[in-house]
Formats: sequence, structure tokens, C-alpha cells
Amino acid sequence: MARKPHPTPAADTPAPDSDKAPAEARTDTPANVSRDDLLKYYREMLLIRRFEEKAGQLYGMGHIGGFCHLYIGQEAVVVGLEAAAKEGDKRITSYRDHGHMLAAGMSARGVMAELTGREGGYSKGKGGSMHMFSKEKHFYGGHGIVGAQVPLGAGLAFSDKYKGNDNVTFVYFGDGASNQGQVYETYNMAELWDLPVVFVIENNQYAMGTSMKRSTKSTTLYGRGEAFGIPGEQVDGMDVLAVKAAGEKAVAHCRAGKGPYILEVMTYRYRGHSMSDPAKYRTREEVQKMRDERDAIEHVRQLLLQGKHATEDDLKAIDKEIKDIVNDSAEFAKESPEPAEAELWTDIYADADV
Ligand SMILES: Cc1ncc(C[n+]2csc(CCOP(=O)(O)OP(=O)(O)O)c2C)c(N)n1
Ligand SMILES: [Mg+2]
Repeated sequence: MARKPHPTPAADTPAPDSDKAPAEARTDTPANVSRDDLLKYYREMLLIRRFEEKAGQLYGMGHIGGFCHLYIGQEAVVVGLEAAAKEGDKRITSYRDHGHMLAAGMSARGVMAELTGREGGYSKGKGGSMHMFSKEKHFYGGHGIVGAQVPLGAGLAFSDKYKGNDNVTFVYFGDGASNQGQVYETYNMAELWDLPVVFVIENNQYAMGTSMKRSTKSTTLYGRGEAFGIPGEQVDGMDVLAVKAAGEKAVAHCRAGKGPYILEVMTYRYRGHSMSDPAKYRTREEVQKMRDERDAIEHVRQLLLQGKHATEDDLKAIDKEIKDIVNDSAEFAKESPEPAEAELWTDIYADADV
């Protein structure tokens, strides 16, 4: 049975996504990026966006309880970095995690059913939005405590280094999290031990309602690695190809045994911090400008069309395919039963074997 509906989120940005041509089309496709690659990134980013839009709707209808942090606007970050990953690589992130799970190959059904607290979810309906894991896809959460995933991620990288394989761990965290002390303790140990970890700062310019300008004097976040001897760079996070290229460079550094690398990926969230964000700290115009001029999905759409890699009809067919996957996940999530009471006593401890 559906829970009581939540109040409608105020001052969020309801405009349909990726329906507008950008004022300034970025049309250069590097020679090493194929048509199939572009179509793959388009599909993956669109899946995240449509999934998140659906999650927002289900939240509004009372099917999803608790917190729900949407990733709309930031899709190119995780899709670009996953394009630089190989089987065996690990990933760990914050509460804004649905996109990371989908990009890692976790099923839309399993993620959506977890959001609605149902048995068919990745944590059998007992974790919700911020607490999902998939050992099979090497996804280690989903962490609600800001910054907590950073030292945990270094620990994942330590396990690979200890085992002597060439896997890399992607540790995602926000601009807000990057002002925490535990991040710098982790930088020190990761560099000291040459851990194969890519620290990905998703700089969406806000930490809840606090802008970078209000909270942070030195705003070149990747540069802070210098104090620890960790190289890094800033990347355009609204350009999936730029993210992929930077990701490949970072991953090569880690796999070569040279230790960690920092990528500060400049991005933007279109929606509020969470579903209950009144969004009074920025103007609608600021959000609309990003959507109109910098949207990452629209960018790839233009590359596909202008490069004659796909027609409008081809893209419409993909849109339909993605909508079907998302609608199916929502149906599955609504129909899956709530966890049985006996489930309260299971999955309390797990064997640690990463
Ligand atoms: C240790 C801790 N302090 C405060 C909070 C409340 N909180 C949740 S998200 C957030 C902002 C984090 O912003 P950022 O790291 O930029 O990530 P974003 O939400 O932009 O992805 C805060 C302060 C928390 N969850 N944990
Ligand atoms: Mg942020």
C-alpha cells in the first residue's frame, strides 16, 4: 500500500529535460570515439535522467519514503568515468547514488524497488536510497554520512593493492565533503601507500543550500592534492567525452602503480539538494541557463545528429526504449512486496571479503 504523499517539493525545476537545443552546440567528436560509443553514452545518461525523473514522481506520490537525492544534471560524470573503467574496478559514493548504480550496470528494477522499500530491492527493501550495494558490480554504497565513503574507498583500494591485482577504486564525493578533515587524512595515507584510487570530486557548486563561494576560500579543489604529492586536474563535467578522457589518464596513473589521482569534475545539479529543498539559494535563471547551454545529454544528441551518426527517429526509438525500462522498473517496484517482519533479524552482519 502506498504511504501518505509528501508535500510537493517547492521551487524545484519542473521543465522537461533535454528537449531544447543548446545556445552553443559543442560539436567536436574526437577521432577515437565511435558512433557506438556515443550511442552508448547517450543511452546511459538518458537512463539515469529518466530514472531520476520517475523517482521524483514516485516520491511525490508517496511511494518513496525518507530521503531522495536526485542526480539530474550530473549524468556525464559517472557515465564518462565508467567508460574509463574495466571489470574488477570498484566504486563508492555518497547518498546521491542512483546514477552511479545504474552506470555500474545494476538493474533499474533492483534500484527502484529499493527506493520504494520493497523485497525486490538491492537491500531487500531495508536500505532505501542511500544504502544499496552490489558486490557483483563492485558497488560499495551509497553513504549518508558526508565524506565517510572517502576513507572507506581508500580501504577498498588497499585491498586490491594487497592482493596484487591492477584494479582501481573510484571514490566519488562532493565539493562540500571535500572541506572535511578525513579527506586529507585519506589523501596522505593513499599517497604514502601508492593506493590505486581515483578521487572524484563532483563539484556541483553547492553543498545543500551553501554555495562554494560562501563556504570555501580556495576553490581549486583538485589543487589541494599538491600538498600530499597527488596529481590532479579539473574537468568539464558537462562533457562526457572530456570526463572519459580525463578518467583514462587518471586510471592509467593508478594502474601503473603511481598512487592516487584527483579529478575535480565541474558539474551542476538541476534539482534541489533533496526532494525537500526549497531552493532559495539560487535563481531559476541560473538553473535554466545550465540546462539550455550546458546540458550533457543534449551535447551528445547534437554530436550524434550533426555527425550524421543517428537520425531524429533513431533517437526517438532510444528514448522509447529507455522510457520502457524505467516504467517497467516503477511497475516492478510498486508490485514487489514489502519485506517480511522476520527480515529484521537478517543481514545484520556480513563477512568482509572484498
Ligand atoms: C557528517 C555530515 N554532516 C552533515 C550532513 C548533512 N549533509 C547532507 S548532504 C550535505 C551537503 C554535502 O554537499 P556536497 O558534498 O557538495 O555533495 P552534494 O550533495 O552536492 O552531492 C550535508 C551538509 C551529513 N549527512 N553528514
Ligand atoms: Mg556539492
